[in-house]
Amino acid sequence: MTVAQLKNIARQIRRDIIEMTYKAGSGHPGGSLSSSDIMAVLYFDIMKHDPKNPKWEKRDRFFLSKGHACPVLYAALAEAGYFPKKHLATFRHLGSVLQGHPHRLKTPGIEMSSGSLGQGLSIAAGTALGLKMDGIKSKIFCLMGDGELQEGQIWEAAMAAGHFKLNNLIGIVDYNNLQIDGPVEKVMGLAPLADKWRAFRWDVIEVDGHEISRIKKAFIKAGQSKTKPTVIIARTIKGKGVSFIENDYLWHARVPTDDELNRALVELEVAA
Ligand SMILES: Cc1ncc(C[n+]2csc(CCOP(=O)(O)OP(=O)(O)O)c2C)c(N)n1
Repeated sequence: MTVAQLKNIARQIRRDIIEMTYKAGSGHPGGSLSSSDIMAVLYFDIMKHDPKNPKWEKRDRFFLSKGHACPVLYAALAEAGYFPKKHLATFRHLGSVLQGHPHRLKTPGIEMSSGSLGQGLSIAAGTALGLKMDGIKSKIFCLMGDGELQEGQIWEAAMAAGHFKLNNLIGIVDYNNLQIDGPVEKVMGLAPLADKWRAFRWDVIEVDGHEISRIKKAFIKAGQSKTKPTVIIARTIKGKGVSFIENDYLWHARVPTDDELNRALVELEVAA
């Protein structure tokens, strides 16, 4: 796909995130908007997958470790055709196929139930190792939050992935600098983050997480690794795309008012 097409998809995903949280009256717009460009590139340019056959054995797998950001995943899956777009309006409703956090038995295209932070990389690493043992050449992608990296389990999984040389595993850190109640550096700092991953025997690529062409190059390079897992540290802005949501941790889980909904949708108009 062209960069212009991917940008348009990312805008559509952002519109869906805003509308979903508005209609649900709850949810997590900030960390969903920050990863919208990454998700557009992954699902529409990088990953080998088939929305009509979600269990295809040779598919690439995506794990949303920061499960609270599921609006971005649901919007991408709907856009790709895993389920009808009308389901987005039922997000967080009782019995909906789109639960408040990802549920692998309810939603086509969801590989892993998540929401309890810190677990995704372990499951991704185990899957990557299993696929290698079975001789299946699929790639595994795992999206984590920067606040989430404060979880000890992440580093246990990182150590295992480095040890087992899981070059089919690609981690992505949505490095938006904010977590639920403030700046990550204030709560528990991560720097020097790239060095930490290198020390765990990972290759590291640092990238602007809103520059579509650079994100794409980062994924292509990560996919060529021969001996190590790769982490893409994507510098992002929490709430990216809606001026009054950007860089404000209070929007981690805030819901737009009627007026805010309209203003956001004007800012996110999709090019014809
Ligand atoms: C184990 C666990 N502890 C606490 C929470 C509550 N929680 C949900 S989101 C969040 C902040 C996560 O911050 P970050 O990973 O930076 O996410 P992002 O900014 O990308 O949304 C917290 C603490 C949780 N979901 N799981």
